[in-house]
Amino acid sequence: MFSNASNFVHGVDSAFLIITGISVFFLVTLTALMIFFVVKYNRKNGKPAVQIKDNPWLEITWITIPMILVLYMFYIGWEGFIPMRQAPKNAMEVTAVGSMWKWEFEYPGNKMADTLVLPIDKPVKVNLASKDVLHGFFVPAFRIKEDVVPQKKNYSWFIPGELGQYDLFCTVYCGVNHSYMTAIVKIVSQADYDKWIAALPVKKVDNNLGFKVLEKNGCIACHTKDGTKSVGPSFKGLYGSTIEVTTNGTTRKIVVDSAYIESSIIDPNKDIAAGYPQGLMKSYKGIVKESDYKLINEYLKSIK
Ligand SMILES: [Cu+2]
Repeated sequence: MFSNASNFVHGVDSAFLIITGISVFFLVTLTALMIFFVVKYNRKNGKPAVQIKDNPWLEITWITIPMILVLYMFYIGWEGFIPMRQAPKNAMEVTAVGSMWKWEFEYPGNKMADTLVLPIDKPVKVNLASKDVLHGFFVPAFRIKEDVVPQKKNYSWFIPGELGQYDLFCTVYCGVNHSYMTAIVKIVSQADYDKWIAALPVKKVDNNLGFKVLEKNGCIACHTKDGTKSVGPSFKGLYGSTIEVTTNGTTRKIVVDSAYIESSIIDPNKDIAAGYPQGLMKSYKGIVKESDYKLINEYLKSIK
């Protein structure tokens, strides 16, 4: 508790401690009073209970004190939360991209890394993007947690205050390998950061129009273009190949052609490729434009 790992630790921890303290105080006091009264006014002792009616001062007291307490709890939470939504203008920007089931970090200059490396004592704004479903960006040591929502801009920011390695977790149940969706946040000195970022290779940009359509629609998150098996079959070598699919419970062999690609986009659960679960992909009918099918097919032919 109360480390200097980030500028938010102090505020969050104090709010947590105060609220927990108030809760524990009432839990202990009320339980103790309850036990005390059960014993004191036990029927066997022969003391009949008296109904108290119309005691305005008692009522004012039990309305006012809890009201002040809950408003105070709201206030300390609010006061800690507001700065978290006001990233300083001079903050360096990194984009954390969540996809089933990994984190990638995009640095200026089109550089990508799988570890979030940041210089100490510099405010950083982490833009949050999802390629597919809901994810959660959570670094417990920094006391920050934000939702990563597809098609929506969101961000988190903080000032790392201690050198070291911290865990980053996904907090939203995003599929079978959700629990493996972790990453490391490494806080280093400015000099080490400069060295690291300079050595980071620039990501090759694929300007193929068909690939861009696939990228824009989030297909690449589950279907790789290098032959690696992921959530779905890889696109590499797919077009023209003979694959086994299950249609209405029966297994059959088909040749992947334009018609199959289109049908898989519109109704992905009709013919399930062998070895992949049903129901994981949603229909992209109306999302992928008709005019884009040609581009997709051309691209897939090109990476046969
Ligand atoms: Cu996730």
